[in-house]
Amino acid sequence: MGIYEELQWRGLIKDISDPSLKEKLNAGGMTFYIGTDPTGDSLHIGHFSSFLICKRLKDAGHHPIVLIGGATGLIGDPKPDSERPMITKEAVAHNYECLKTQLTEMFGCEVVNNYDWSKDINFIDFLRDFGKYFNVNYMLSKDIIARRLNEGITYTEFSYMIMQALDFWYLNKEKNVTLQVAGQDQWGNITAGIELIRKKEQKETYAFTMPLLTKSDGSKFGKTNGKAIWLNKEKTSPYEMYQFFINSEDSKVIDYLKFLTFLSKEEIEKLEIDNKEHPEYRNAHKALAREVITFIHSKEDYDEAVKISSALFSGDIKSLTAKEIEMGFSDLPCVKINEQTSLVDLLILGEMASSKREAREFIRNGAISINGEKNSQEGYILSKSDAIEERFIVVRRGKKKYALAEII
Ligand code: 383
Repeated sequence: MGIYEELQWRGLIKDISDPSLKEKLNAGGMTFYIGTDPTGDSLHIGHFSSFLICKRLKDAGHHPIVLIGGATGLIGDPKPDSERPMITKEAVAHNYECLKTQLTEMFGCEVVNNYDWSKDINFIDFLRDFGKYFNVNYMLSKDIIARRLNEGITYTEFSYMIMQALDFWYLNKEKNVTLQVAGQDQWGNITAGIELIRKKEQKETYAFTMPLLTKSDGSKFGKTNGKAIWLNKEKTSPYEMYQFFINSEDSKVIDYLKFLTFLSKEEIEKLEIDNKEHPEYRNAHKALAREVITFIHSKEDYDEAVKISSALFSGDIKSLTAKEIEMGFSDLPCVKINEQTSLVDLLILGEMASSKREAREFIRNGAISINGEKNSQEGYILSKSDAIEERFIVVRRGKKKYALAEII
């Protein structure tokens, strides 16, 4: 199986610019690029799914270049529905540095910044040297622009496609880049570049796009409760990422394994059988979480996420460190209490009981545990010795209701 057939099997090919690209991909030796704009200070899992192509094609003998759009980030790639708010130059510069660190650590590729070659082009030269190659009718017919015409689009965003086309032209000229890869939303921008190079240089360049990952209802993959899954672990902990992947839909987990991991066809086919015969083992989900978290973060982060999950599942809270408690309960509000707070008061503060009477009843009935140990003393007063690392107390009512308190 050549790399082209492998990408196809993984479901990674949406559109290709020319059928001859199949042989070219299988032959190796192309220099290609994929770009992202520094619109935030971290990439998310949607970016990750696209950027993995750097390693796949590199392993198949091609040379990757990653572009971070220090210039395009100042303009804004038109979204299908509305104009983007402008980001300050300082924020773009800051985001650039954050993304550069992230991408270099993950893929170790050469990184280029389109600000370097775009910043000194003057307006008159831009219109003469590039503008002349763009037919406005052609630009208006591009899907993304056409969808914005009712609402309206500014001249700034309308010009975005020319900037991205100019990048492809520049990288082709300076670094012999002959292929651009991206998610399917980028098709218009990429083909504008191919056209520009064809007209200006009479040279042929290539592109393919990858489908966007979706959930079974067709909605975008990569969000949990409306929150994006970030690659920066300060924004999304490895434990949250673990939960996200472990809870993937059974009907989609095999697609995600193909898209997001480097497991082989044989390994994934085995997991597919496993997922059908023994969905309760969740082996496919576990493999997905393991592969992705180990790639983005590390084996240690993955092991820690597993440890937190199983401690929360079995109720063995005491085996966790304070840091692990914070990670495991990051979506619970943390109630700050003093030493000498009564367990009854804590149940009320933690919204586990609506009155002292009710709180005492829960305690008496054995429904309450502190750090995994049942406590049925109605008059119990909490102290630092109850807390993990003298800080955290995890209270559980019944099987599922948790509250987190920190002694200060
Ligand atoms: C800018 C200048 C170039 C080449 C590319 C760009 C960025 C591009 C873009 N990409 C998205 C982004 O920045 O907007 N115009 O968030 C996303 N990508 C990748 C992939 C994806 C796309 O970074 O489909 C998802 O992640 O292509 O939406 O010369």
